[in-house]
Amino acid sequence: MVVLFYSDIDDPRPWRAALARALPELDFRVWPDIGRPEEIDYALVWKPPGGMLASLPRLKAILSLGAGVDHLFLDAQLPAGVPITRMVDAGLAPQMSEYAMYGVLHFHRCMDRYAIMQREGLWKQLPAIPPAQRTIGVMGLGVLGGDFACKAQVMGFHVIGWSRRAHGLEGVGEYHGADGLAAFLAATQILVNFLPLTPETHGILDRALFARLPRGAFLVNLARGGHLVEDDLVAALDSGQLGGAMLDVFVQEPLPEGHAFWRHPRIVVTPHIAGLAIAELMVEQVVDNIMRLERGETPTGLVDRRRGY
Ligand code: NDP
Ligand code: OXD
Repeated sequence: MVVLFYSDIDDPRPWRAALARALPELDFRVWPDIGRPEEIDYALVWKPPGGMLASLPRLKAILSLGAGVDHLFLDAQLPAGVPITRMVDAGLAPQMSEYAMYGVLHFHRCMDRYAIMQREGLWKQLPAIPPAQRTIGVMGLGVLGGDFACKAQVMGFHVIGWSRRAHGLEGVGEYHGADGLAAFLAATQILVNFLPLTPETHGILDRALFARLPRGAFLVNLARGGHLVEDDLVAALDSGQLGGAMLDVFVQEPLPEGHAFWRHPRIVVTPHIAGLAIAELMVEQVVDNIMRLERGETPTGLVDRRRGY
């Protein structure tokens, strides 16, 4: 069995070591040293160059190195009919929930304002808001958003969520579809985005959406940069419609030098680190999926190409 590895950010060495431990008979090849393309059975990839996957004539499956698969659909030559899998938690959920909670607490506990006050040498206590009086709105109640919604609820926050179908998460008020969006937004004080990037969700965080939030609401975006209309965010922050934003993902990554977000006083920027791929935690799911596919069974995290996630 031959697995081809490609990533523009992940180090192949821990993957080689972890896969060799789990499946010693596996032949692990790292792009561009792929040998004969017709020998490749599986492609384990993050942001593969356009046409790379189409050049592998006997590919049995495409295994995304992340939870998101939007990076694959950018490829105009993405082979049709080849199953695509994504990471289902595989060590991402705890990291993503930590990041989201950090963002929520940053705004809930006024750390954005205390940072400014420290620079000014100002000692002043701002009023405290009990968590039960703070409504966190979670967009996307899947594997990662659902994990965070439950943890935030346990922390005592009032948590509501928006998705397509009902999830029945205990203590989480659920809203669904286009019909539920306006009511969800009207109640949300800190909006946390966990949606996949699809044609339906592209640009969803725009001027119209911000206008439906209560004035002074906050945004934490750890899903994808393509969800956000960047100029609309700056306008909403500058007008006071939004109070602040913590952003982990961007339309262009790395965030270009000189981009307005770098120095905006109400934006916190992190370099796409909310959920990092840890080979040791992901390898079990990759191996299990390869074995399932070899047996003709349905793999975990099989992507619905029609929905785009
Ligand atoms: P899931 O597929 O498990 O969950 C997606 C959720 O979004 C589901 O609840 C789904 O609804 C909802 N959803 C999708 N489309 C719509 C829509 N049009 N309207 C309303 N709800 C919608 O994905 P994960 O939780 O595993 O991952 C979420 C995303 O997090 C990834 O796609 C990726 O972009 C991002 N991510 C970012 C990382 C980082 O480091 N910054 C790391 C890991 C992931 P339903 O339940 O009804 O299907
Ligand atoms: C992912 C990511 O989708 O790291 O897993 O963004």
